[in-house]
Amino acid sequence: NPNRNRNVTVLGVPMDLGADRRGVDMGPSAIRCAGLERRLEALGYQVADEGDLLVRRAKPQPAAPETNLKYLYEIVRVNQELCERVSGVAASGRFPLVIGGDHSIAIGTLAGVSRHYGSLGVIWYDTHGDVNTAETSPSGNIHGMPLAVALGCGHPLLTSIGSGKAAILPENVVIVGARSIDPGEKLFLKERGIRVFTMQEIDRLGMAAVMEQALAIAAKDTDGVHLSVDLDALDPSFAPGVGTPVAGGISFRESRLAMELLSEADVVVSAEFVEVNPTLDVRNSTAKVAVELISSLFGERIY
Ligand code: 6HN
Ligand code: MN
Ligand code: MN
Ligand code: MN
Repeated sequence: NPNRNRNVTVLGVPMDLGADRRGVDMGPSAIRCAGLERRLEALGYQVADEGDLLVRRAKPQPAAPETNLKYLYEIVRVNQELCERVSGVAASGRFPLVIGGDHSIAIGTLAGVSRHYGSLGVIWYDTHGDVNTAETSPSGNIHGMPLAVALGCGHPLLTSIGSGKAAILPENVVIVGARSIDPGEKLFLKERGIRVFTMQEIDRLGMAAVMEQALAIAAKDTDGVHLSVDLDALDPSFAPGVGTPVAGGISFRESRLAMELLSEADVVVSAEFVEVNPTLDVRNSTAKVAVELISSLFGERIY
C-alpha cells in the first residue's frame, strides 16, 4: 500500500494575510469543492475533515512596529493554533493534510509536525524559496518567509511558535521547481548549503531523477518527510489561480509523476497544499489540479 497511514485529517486554513492578493482564503473551500474527501475515500482512506481554522478578517494593518511584516500578529495567532491542531493530529497517529490559504501557514504546520519527529525532512515544491526575513523581504509578505522561520530565522514571534527551536535542519531540506529567488534568499540558501532544484535542472535531468535526488536528501537520516506544495510551482498554464504566477514552471504531468514517486517512496508523513486563489482561477482548475496531485500522493494509479 502506497501510504501506510490510512487515516487522514484535513485542516483548512483560510489565510490570505500573508500574501498581497486577497482571495487565497477561499482556497480550502475550492479544494473541497473539487472533490478532495470523495477522492481520498475512494482510495480507501478514512477521512476526517475538521473544517477551517478561524482567521480574523483584519482590516489593512500597517506593518508591525519596527518591522515591515504585514499582519504579523494575526498570522502568529493562527499559526500557534495550527501548530497545536497539527500536533494533535500527528499525536493521534493520523496523517495531517493542511489545505490553504497562503504559504505562511507552513510555519504552524512545520512547528506542529516537527514535535513528533526527532528529525524531519522537507520537500518544498515551489517557484519561490520562501526564505526571506524582515531584512531581505522585498514585500513584507510573510508567505515569502515560512521556510526561513522553520529553519529558525525570522521575527521572534514567528520562530517561537511551537517548541521555539528550529523545526528542521538545512541539510534535510530541498526546494523543487525554483525560478524566482530574491537576492537575499540566494545568500541565505547558499550559506546553509540548501539544495535547490531549479527549473533548469528539472529540464536537464528530468523530474524522475530530480525527485530521486530530492528524496535522497530529505529522507536521509530523517524519521519522515513533510511535503509542502505551493501550486505556483506549476506553470501558470496549468495552475492559473495563484497570486504570484511565474512563467516557465513545472507541468501537470511532471507534477503528477513527482507525487507518484513520493507515494512509492512511502516516506511522507504530512503535507500541505497552498496558494490556490479562486478569484484568479479559471473554472476551479487550480483546485482540481491540487486534488489530482493529492490523489497521486495518496496512491491513486491510472492502471
Ligand atoms: N509564495 N519572494 C517574494 C516575496 O515577496 O518574498 C514572493 C513570495 C511568494 C511566496 O508564493 O508562497
Ligand atoms: Mn466522508
Ligand atoms: Mn510560491
Ligand atoms: Mn510558497
